Amino acid sequence: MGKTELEQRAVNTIKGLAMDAVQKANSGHPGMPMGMADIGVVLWGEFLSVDPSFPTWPDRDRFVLSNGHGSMLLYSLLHLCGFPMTLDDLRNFRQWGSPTAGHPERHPGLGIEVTTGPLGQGFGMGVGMAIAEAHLREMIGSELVDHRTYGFVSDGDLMEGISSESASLAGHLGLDRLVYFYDDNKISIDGATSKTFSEDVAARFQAMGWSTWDVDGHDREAIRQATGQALMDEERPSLLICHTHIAHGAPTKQDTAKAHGAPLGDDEVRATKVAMGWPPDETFYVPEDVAEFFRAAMDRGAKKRRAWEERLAASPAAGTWRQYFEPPPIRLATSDWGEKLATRSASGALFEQIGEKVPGFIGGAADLVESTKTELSDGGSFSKSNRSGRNIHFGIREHAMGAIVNGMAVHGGLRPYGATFFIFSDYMRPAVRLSALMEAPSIWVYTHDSVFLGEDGPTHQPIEHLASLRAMPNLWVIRPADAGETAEAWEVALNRTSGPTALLLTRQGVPVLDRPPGGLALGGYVLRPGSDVVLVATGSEVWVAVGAAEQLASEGISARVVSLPCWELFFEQSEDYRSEVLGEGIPRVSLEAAATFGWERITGVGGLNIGIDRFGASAPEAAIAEHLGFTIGQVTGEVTRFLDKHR
Ligand SMILES: Cc1ncc(C[n+]2csc(CCOP(=O)(O)OP(=O)(O)O)c2C)c(N)n1
Ligand SMILES: [Mg+2]
Repeated sequence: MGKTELEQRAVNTIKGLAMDAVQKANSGHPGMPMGMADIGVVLWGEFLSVDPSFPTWPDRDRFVLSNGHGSMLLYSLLHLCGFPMTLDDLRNFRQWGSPTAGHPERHPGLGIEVTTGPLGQGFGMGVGMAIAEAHLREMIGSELVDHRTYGFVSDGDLMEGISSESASLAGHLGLDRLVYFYDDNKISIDGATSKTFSEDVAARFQAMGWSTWDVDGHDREAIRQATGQALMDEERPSLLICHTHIAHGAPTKQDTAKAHGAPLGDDEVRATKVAMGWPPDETFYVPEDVAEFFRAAMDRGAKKRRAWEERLAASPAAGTWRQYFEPPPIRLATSDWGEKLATRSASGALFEQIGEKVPGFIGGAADLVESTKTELSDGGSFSKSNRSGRNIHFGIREHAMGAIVNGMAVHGGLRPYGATFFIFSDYMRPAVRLSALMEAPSIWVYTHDSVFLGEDGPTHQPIEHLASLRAMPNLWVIRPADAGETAEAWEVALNRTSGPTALLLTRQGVPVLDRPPGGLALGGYVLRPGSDVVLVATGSEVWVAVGAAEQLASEGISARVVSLPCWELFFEQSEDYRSEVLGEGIPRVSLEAAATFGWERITGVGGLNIGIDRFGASAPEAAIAEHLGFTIGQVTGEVTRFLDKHR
């Protein structure tokens, strides 16, 4: 049997598996796997270097399925190539506990690199992976870092704005090892893309500095040639615009939106199998020669992996490699912070130390480097001509920054961060959510964390953002009270490996507190003892709480102050510790310059929550504090009235 014929059988196998799995689950997306099967067979069969016996091999090529609804294509390829993805896993497509979720979640051990589903996120994460590869290759050497990033993207990915942001930066940075295959099938859920999408995609990407190819997405020889040419371009990222047919080969459903996200139906599945010369009564059919075809293809990666391991054992760069890929726990040295300092400035002052101790520390801001104080002064700028740069200038592209940081974080070898004003976390929330879902250790640095940023006004003043980020599972939200807590917050963030951390930092100066060191890692701790009332505060309101406690003391009221910089860490502590800190049977008051939503979890029924349940205002910081009730005198008054009512 010739190669072309065997390849065709490989394509048929994937189409069969995708149709059968969707049919059995009675839900899912058969159209895309059928439409991109030819491309999948060429890419995985001839180009992608991965090793199913060591899926997390650090120098593997990365494959990102940005059109994650076509997950059955990925799962089929993983199964056929011999990754730990069984035929039973395919039979359990979309079922509870199965790794074959509706949209890919992150399972590095199975060969699933990233979570996709929200269209465009994979596109952005692939850009992050390509940045990670380029930087690490420069720092460690191509002997140990030498791979590529491939991705499949769809109409939806290209319509989403995040792909424009990410592509713009990828083209600007000349990420030549990034190769995307665009499933140009002219169909989306609501029908023909002619209703919504008429731009010249090739011209758009060329204008952003990409090479583009027009390819018949079912002509495997053409795909092979274009891929080979794309790999030879050492200047630009590549977009292969593959003209395809959704549900290719289905007699009545090919080229229809119906094939996007619904089972084809038993009759159509049968007719498709008959049309492609496949046994119509077999389900989940994998002929032995096709299995052998993929196993043989995987030998390519396995050989490369073995050679890589031999090089690692002998290479003078192995020590450097370990510094990046196997970093020890981080301890930051303490400093004398003086009397008053914005927490963003304390954070900025730590950068040099972090940069020295953590070689993989890399990142940047969305055009707010100076304001967010996130520059590694000796780090240089990452650019087309300087891959060693550790400061990444994301431009005004928060959406892309979020996805790119995630891509770098899951790539391995790096500890990336992305920075902007807290208010603009809204512009990157989908990526923050995916970092939490993927358990990616991305670090989000958000400064200007409250109304006290002042004159820029309510468009720039976060209100509900704290509550909304706290509601997100697996995200640690840390709002340090002063410089000392800021250093501890960075230590926590840098040592976290199982998920992201958001650091919320002030624009304005806040007093450096007299506090016991180490409390931040517990999420919350007693800053000042007291037995009549407990004032619980975070960030820039902690010193106000301390001031109020002092005034209350002069009125004969013993007020405890609890600093609670991180709810998630606090809720991880024992019940004993928590009730020791918050006290039992003592009235509780919360103080935070943000929406009070959620604070009843801390202060309980009958507690007092001092916050801001309205939009802010454009005015100097002191006026805002006065008008919104955050001066020491006002807080003291409120607490006194609250206690009077309680008595
Ligand atoms: C951000 C986002 N919005 C909406 C969706 C729902 N959705 C899934 S696929 C899709 C579009 C399908 O069209 P296309 O991307 O061309 O995929 P195809 O049908 O060609 O496989 C939409 C709107 C999503 N997954 N993510
Ligand atoms: Mg489409």
